[in-house]
Amino acid sequence: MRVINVAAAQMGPIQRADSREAVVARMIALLDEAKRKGADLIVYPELALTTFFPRWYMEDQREVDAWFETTMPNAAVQPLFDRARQHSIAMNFGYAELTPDGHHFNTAIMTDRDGNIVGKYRKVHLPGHVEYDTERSHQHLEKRYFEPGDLGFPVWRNLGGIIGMAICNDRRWPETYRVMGLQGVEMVVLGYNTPSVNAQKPAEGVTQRLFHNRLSVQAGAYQNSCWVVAVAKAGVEDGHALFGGSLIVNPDGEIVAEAVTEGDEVLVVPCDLDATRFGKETIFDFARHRRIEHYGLITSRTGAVPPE
Ligand code: CDT
Repeated sequence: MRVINVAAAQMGPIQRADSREAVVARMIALLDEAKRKGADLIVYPELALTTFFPRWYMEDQREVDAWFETTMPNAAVQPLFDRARQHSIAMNFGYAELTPDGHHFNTAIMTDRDGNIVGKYRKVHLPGHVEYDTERSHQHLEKRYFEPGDLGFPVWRNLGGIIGMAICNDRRWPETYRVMGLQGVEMVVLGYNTPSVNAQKPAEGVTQRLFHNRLSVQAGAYQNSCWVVAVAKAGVEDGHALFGGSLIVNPDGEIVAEAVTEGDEVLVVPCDLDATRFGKETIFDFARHRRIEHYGLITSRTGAVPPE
């Protein structure tokens, strides 16, 4: 057995006025709880340090940039790194990254158990739109504020297994998991902020949205025989509801833990990475069963083109 005790650290809402310092204090409380529950690795949500600011339409770039981190760790986040090192817990969390040469990414990092950053991922599948959309019940302006990630879907071996990262909307795309599956991934960790209502289809509420969340994560885990740890930021942020439903899914695609609140909540599960082997050596033994000669359209065509 090769067990990683993983903590899914769901976070409740962060209001627009909340400071980074206040949020980091909450993250440290979750880290302490994860330590008491025996965690080796803690996974926090997408854009964990702030409210989900892409719901707000902004034209002033200085106002936009105030939501971004130019260094990591920085003074506000350093206490989290210090406590993680003290507890010997590896971390994954998301934040808005502004690079020295002016690029904006929706980013997640992985630290090792000594608090060193050992991996970085930048969100590839950005949902939403660029301009203010009067047809929507709320705005989702990720395409306005971020560039698509430029790092692909790497995996890392530093933490005792083969681990990869994704962010929110990435979990709905089979390509996300498969590119990592082709590198032997044993665990995918991801955070999300998902509105409880579909802005373009108000009848689609939280029950159906949670169904899609489970469906996407469970399919990714099963079809690539890996663990998936998916962690929400949830609850009502300045009047805008995000669903919870953080979950840990095993390599058979079964849910082994699921959050029951829309607040700060920690789930800890011992994940045996050797449990990924059966699926990888049988039905999803890619080397024996994949037929790449028929998959060319996946990388040569972006949108669907029906036949004439
Ligand atoms: N943050 C994020 O990626 N949220 C999306 C909402 C999609 S609706 C524009 C998600 O896939 O959950």
